Parts: sequence; structure tokens; C-alpha cells
Amino acid sequence: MAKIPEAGFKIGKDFVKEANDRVYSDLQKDYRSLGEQLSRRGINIDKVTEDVAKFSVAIPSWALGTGGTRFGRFPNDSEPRNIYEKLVDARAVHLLTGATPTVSLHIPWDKPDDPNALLKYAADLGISFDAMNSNTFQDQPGQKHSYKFGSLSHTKSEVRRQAIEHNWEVIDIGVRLKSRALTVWIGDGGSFPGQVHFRRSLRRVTDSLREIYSRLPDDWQIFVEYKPYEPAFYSTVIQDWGTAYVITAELGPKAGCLVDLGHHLPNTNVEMVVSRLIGLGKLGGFHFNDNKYSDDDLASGSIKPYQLFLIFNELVDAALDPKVKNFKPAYMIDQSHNLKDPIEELSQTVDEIQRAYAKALLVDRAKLNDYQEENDVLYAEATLKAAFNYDVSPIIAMARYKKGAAIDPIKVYRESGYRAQKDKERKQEKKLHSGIV
Ligand code: PSV
Ligand code: MN
Repeated sequence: MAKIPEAGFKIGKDFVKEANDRVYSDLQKDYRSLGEQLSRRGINIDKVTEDVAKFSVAIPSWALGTGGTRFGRFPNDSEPRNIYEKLVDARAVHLLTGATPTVSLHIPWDKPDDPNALLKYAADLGISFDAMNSNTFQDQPGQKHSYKFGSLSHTKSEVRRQAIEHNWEVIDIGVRLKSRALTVWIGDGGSFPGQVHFRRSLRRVTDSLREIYSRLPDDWQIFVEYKPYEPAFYSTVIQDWGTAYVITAELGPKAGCLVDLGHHLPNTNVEMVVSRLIGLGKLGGFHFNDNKYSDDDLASGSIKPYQLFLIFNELVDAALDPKVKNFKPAYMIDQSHNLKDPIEELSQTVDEIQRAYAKALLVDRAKLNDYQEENDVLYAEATLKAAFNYDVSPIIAMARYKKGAAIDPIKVYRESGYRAQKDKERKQEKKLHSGIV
């Protein structure tokens, strides 16, 4: 069994506290001033801050390594070399943001030799495990059957069986890690017309997922992730939310759809997709990221912050609606950090997601409802814009401060010298392939 590495250098809680002490009085002034503005509109800033402080999002294990494109990858010397080092980096993000207590593992990329040891190691760092991700979109060394022509939808039953058994294994590992969900994304599809029989392949994938579902523990959920294209360039078996919905409806109550923000064709009204899934009781969770062209895996809110706000507007609306039962979508990030330091980009991402959430909490819902009922288009839109236009930075920073996280995460991180320390500790013998490429 591989030796469990030492955690090495860690940013201390006191270091964060001292940094916070230096800027807290400025934050208080900004917070008070925003609080006054909001109270004139009948909003209690402390209540918003409390809600933001309760928000958390899972970090994907693969996002802690340097990402890349099909053309190349440019890792730094201190890139984590294994899941233990990734957890140490995840702990740094959580310390800085106070909002990422969980990691979503990809199997086999981050398959633990000893799940019990990993669970303990993570717990010592204050980290636990979110949804498990299976991988039947790549072949692994020693694997009997290839996924070149599909996995859960493959024409040959022995290939489907292998893919089903892989998912069962991921559930088993997840149970030991105290995870409560499995996310399934498959690359199955065709690159040329005629290659795949559409109805038969969907039938096969649904039947395979039914077998996986049959092994889900009672308190588990399965998230079915859709994607319009890539790696298949002509047709994808689970291509959109409608197909994911049909599958999850057939599977049963433990199944929900996973909305990866980058998995939509250009100009799709993603917030409306989200609202449709809420209405159908099938919104399982999210993979947050952003894009300009397709599945670019850029940092959440970097390109379309208004869209992110409109998505959170639907989420807040649903959370406040007593007719929407058991509303608890799983929040996960799914990004490729190929230019920025992953710890910095993840911290920036969490901030951006919380920003969208905080703004959505500021929407005057009673007024919006009246304007909608009266068909007052201008004021209905202006009600959303009024919330979006606030600079909620003091709320996010105060939410972090209240949890002992950093008022200014990036500044504290850079001042801590973490990267330089890890450069020394993690001598890269070879450039590893641990991010999305
Ligand atoms: C596929 O593009 C995806 O969004 C799925 O969630 C994968 O598990 C993840 O990216 C990592 O490649
Ligand atoms: Mn995804």
C-alpha cells in the first residue's frame, strides 16, 4: 500500500486571523454603509450574510491539479501529486473561503488505495466527501473491454456489464468515504450519422443505469449529467436535460438531473432549464463553471455573471416556495484551471458563486410578483437588475470573517507563501496528468 504523505506546510488559522484584524475595521464601515442602503429597502443585511455563510460548494478532486486543453498543459512545480496532496490544497481553499468543506472524487483518477485511511486523513483536515464521480469515458490500464464505442449504452452486453460494475465499485468506495451520491456522466454517442441507433442506445443506457440504481444505498442519490456533444461530435446519448429527465423519472425518486452550466448549446436559457427541473422535482445538482463558446470549463461567473445570478434567482425563489418540497440541490464546481493557480481560482470561484447567491437574496420577490402579474415588463426586469447591481462584496467578506475564513482570500493566500512552500515539498519527478485535459 502506498505511503500516506505528510500534509506539510499549512496556512495557520492564526495567520488568517491576524490578516483579518488588519482590515476588519474597513470591512465594518463598508458593511454598515451597505446595511443602511439595504435597510431602506426593508432588507436585513445580517440575515443575508447568515444565509450566505450557510452556503457551501464541493470542490472536484480533478480541479486541484492544473487543467489544460487538448493541446497542452502547463503545470506548476507544486501541483499535487496524489489525492492526499489534493486534499491538503482543498483544505487551503476551505480555510480561505470557509465554504468548501467537501471534495467530490473522480474514480479512478483519485481512487484511494485505502478508503478508510483517506477518510481519516480528510477528517483531520476538516474535509469530507461529496458526490462520487464514475468514469467510463476513458479506458484504464488493464481494463478488459474498451469504451471506444460507448460504455453504459454499448451494443455489447459485456462492455455494459463492465461499466455497470465500475459504477457499483464507485458506490462501494463512496460508502466507505461516507459520500451520499454518485454522479454519472458518460461520453457515449456517435460522431457520424448512422453510427448509433438513437432509440436503442437510450434504452440500453437507461437499463444500465437501472442496474446501477438498484445498488444505491437508501440514503444515496444518483445524478445523471447531460451534455450536448463531445467527445461524440454528432450525437450524444444523454444530450440534454429532457433526456436526463426521462431517464431519472424512469429510475425513481433517488435520481436527479445534474446541470453542468457548460453543457448547453449556445444561447440556451439555462436558468429556465433549472426552473423546469425544479418544477419536475428532478433538479439533482450543479457543476458550476462558465463558458464563452461551449464546455470551456472557465471559472464560474467569469464570462456571464448575470446568467449565474438568474440561476440563483430561480434557486432562491424555489427555496422560498412552500410548494417546492425537499429542495436541496447538490452544489459542485467543475472547472479546468489551466492558467491560474487552482487554489486562487477556486477561491475566486466560490466568491463569485456566493456573490450571485447574495444578489439573488436581495431580489424584492413580492414586488417582482406584482409586476409579473400586472405585466409591467420594465419594472419586473428592473427589480432583478436592482438586486444584481448591488456590490455585495461586504456581505461575502463578512460571511467569511464570521466563519474565521479570510476577508481577502487571495491576498492572505499570497502572503502565506503556500505555493513556494509546496514547490519545495512537492518535487515533480514527472509532469503529472491530474487535471482536466
Ligand atoms: C464532462 O465534460 C464533465 O463535465 C463531467 O462532469 C466529468 O466527470 C468532468 O467533466 C470531468 O472531466
Ligand atoms: Mn461536469
